[in-house]
Order: sequence, then C-alpha cells, then structure tokens
Amino acid sequence: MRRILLVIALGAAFLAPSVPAQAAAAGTVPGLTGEAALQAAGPAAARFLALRKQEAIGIQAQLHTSWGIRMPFSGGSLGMRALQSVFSGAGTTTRGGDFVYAPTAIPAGGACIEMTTAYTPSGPRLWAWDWCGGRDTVGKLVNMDATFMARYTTMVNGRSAYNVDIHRTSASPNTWTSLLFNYQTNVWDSFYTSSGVYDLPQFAFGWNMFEIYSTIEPATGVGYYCTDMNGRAFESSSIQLLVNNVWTAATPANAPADSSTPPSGSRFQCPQLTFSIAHPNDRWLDQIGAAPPAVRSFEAEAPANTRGGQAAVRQSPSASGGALVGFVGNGTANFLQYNNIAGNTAGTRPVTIYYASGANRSVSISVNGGAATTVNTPSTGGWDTIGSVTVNLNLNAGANTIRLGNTTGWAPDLDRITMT
Ligand SMILES: [Ca+2]
Repeated sequence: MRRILLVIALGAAFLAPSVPAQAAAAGTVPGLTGEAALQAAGPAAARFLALRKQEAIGIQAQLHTSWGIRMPFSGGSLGMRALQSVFSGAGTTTRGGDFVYAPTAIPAGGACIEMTTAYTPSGPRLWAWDWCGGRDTVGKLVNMDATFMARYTTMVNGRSAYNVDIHRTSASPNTWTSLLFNYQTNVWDSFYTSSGVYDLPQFAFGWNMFEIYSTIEPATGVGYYCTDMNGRAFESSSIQLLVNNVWTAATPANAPADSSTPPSGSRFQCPQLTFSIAHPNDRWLDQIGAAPPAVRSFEAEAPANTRGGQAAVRQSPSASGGALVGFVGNGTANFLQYNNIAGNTAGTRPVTIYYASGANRSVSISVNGGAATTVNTPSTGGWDTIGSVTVNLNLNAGANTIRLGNTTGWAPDLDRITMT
C-alpha cells in the first residue's frame, strides 16, 4: 500500500505543471511594518503572543480557544490559499479587550507567515505573524478600511472576501511569501516575505476558523465579542493546498478538522455561536446568532444599467470594480438608472450609495418613477476617493428601477449601491 502511494506521488510530481499565478507579484499591499504595525495590532497581538509562548489558558475570566483544521506536513503541502470573508460596519469592533481571529491561517511545512483576520476593539485588521528567525512578531499590518475593501475584496457567497496566498518560495533558506489578490489590477500583490528557521515546530499549524481572546461581560454572562458581533458570519471558501507544486482543494484527508463534530458555542463563551463545514473541507462557516440577510451590491458601471445623456463610465482605481459613472445630473437628461433590481420583499430598507466627489454635491434618487429623495453627498476629498451615504428606499417585492440624478447641479460620480 505504501509503495503504491509513493508511485502515485511521484507520478503527480512529474506531471505537475509549474505553480500558476505565483510569479513575480505586480505590486505590494500598502501597510504598516515594524513598530507601527505592533502599535496598531495592540493588545490583540500582545496577549495572543503571551498565550502562545506560555501555552497558558488559565487566566481568570479570560478564554483563549480555537477551532479549525490541521494540515499535516507529511502530506507535503507547502502553501495554502483561501477566500476569507471580512465585513465592515456594525459588529467589527469588540469591547472588554476581546478580540477574534476569524480566520487565521498558517500553512504546514514550517511556514514563516500566519495571516490573521483580526477583529479588535479598534476595528478589523489583517496582519502577518512572522514565526521565523526568532522574530515572533506582527511583521506587517493593514487596516481593512474602504480602500482595502475596494481593492482586495470581491463578493463571495454574498459576503466580501479577500483572496490570500501563503506559500514557500525557497527551500534554502526557508523563505515564505504571502500575497493578496488585487481585484482592481487582477494580479497578486505581495503582502509579506520572511525567511529563516521556523520557531514553533511543536505546533501542528493549519487554519483556525475561529480563535478568540474573550472576557465575560457581567451583564450578559457571555463574551463581549458575542454580543458585539451578533448576526455576523465568518466564512472561508475555496481553500486550497499547494501539494507537489499544484494547488488542490483541501480535503478531510490532507486538512483534517480538530474534531469531526463542531464544538458548541459555549466553549467560546457564546452559546449562539455555531460552526459548520459547508463543504468538506474547503469551505467553512461560523455564525453568531441568526444570519442577517446577505448584502447585495450593484455596480454603477454594469451594462444592465441605463445611462442617460452625458452619463459615462470612467476608470477609477479605488472604485469597486475599478470604475465609476460620471457626468450625472445638471439637468434631467443625464442620469444613471438601475433596472430590474429585485426587492425580494416589499418595503422600506436602507440603501447605501457609494460615490466619489471632489466637491460637496447632492444626488436625487427615484424608485419606479416616484417622487425623488435628495441626499447630500459631501466631498470625499478627491475624485478617486470613495465615500458613502445611506438612504431609505421603498421597493416593490419584484423588479424595481432606481434612478439617480440631479436636476439642478452635478451629482457626484457614482460607484455602486448596496442593500439587503
Ligand atoms: Ca463601481
């Protein structure tokens, strides 16, 4: 049996094409390094590091636990990729000094880099732990703000997600690079590179879907994060391992779960937290409380829209989808109209308008030819800087038209609208 497996492995190695899409990165993800990165990571990194080094979990009223999958080095994988959900808005911060890593990922094989999605009391961050050469520190950090979301996320299963790649780039010395896929330029941008002797050989690392540092809120008896993040989901999908130089979907064989039965939320000081394996073992989901309706996003530049008069698409590197619609307004002829937007349920709901404007302007929104609602759109500080305003619109359950314009002055340049 062992001999047969060896033959298969050798065959795969001979047949394997060169690893796709990991040639020279076209750009570098902007972010903080050195002391600035550590400062920005704050206690969420310092406490984790202390716990990791001490292997201590007994701090009174504080809990550090995790659940995920492990990637045995015996499988030969030397890299991992995944689409990792990340959200903005309410529920991105925690109180009580709590933080949530959801997820955090480090490949097997002595990887120098762990990529961590950290929800902290100061908001969501993405950072690279450097676990080689005795450094054992946050090597680089980026705030997951609107600019990051526009450049490095795409909609996956109704959630924004970034696409991360961590793989070994040299065996001698042991060198690893992490990259993020840039959806504006359609190339991988490098995030962090590290090399040296791997410092944590005693840990069987892999991919933690949920890792917390939690303190109990006396008023509720659950972790602060549990209340603060109620309704939020955390998803990883399209998880791939680099095996024999080929990216392959993670399976229960090469990426076994910590336990075959997902743990109870109570173990994480959050009874309403549930874990599920959406597809074994390359898609995982965590959910706190009831799932909110998925946010839908509609690009202004989509061909299905009607652009009246002078309204025209222009490229903008910061915009969602890399484009905006400008020359809207200054009369009724120049407008942007979304067609056939399904309401799903009839009624009023918040609709967020993303735009760029170098001046204070306003935009009027009319649903199904009805009376327009006008909302101020303050300057975002530049024509390639994205901001947003939210209005309440009353939609039909079926198809709706949503027209944006300005009968008296120019509207801002329009990026997209989002709604549930
Ligand atoms: Ca757009």
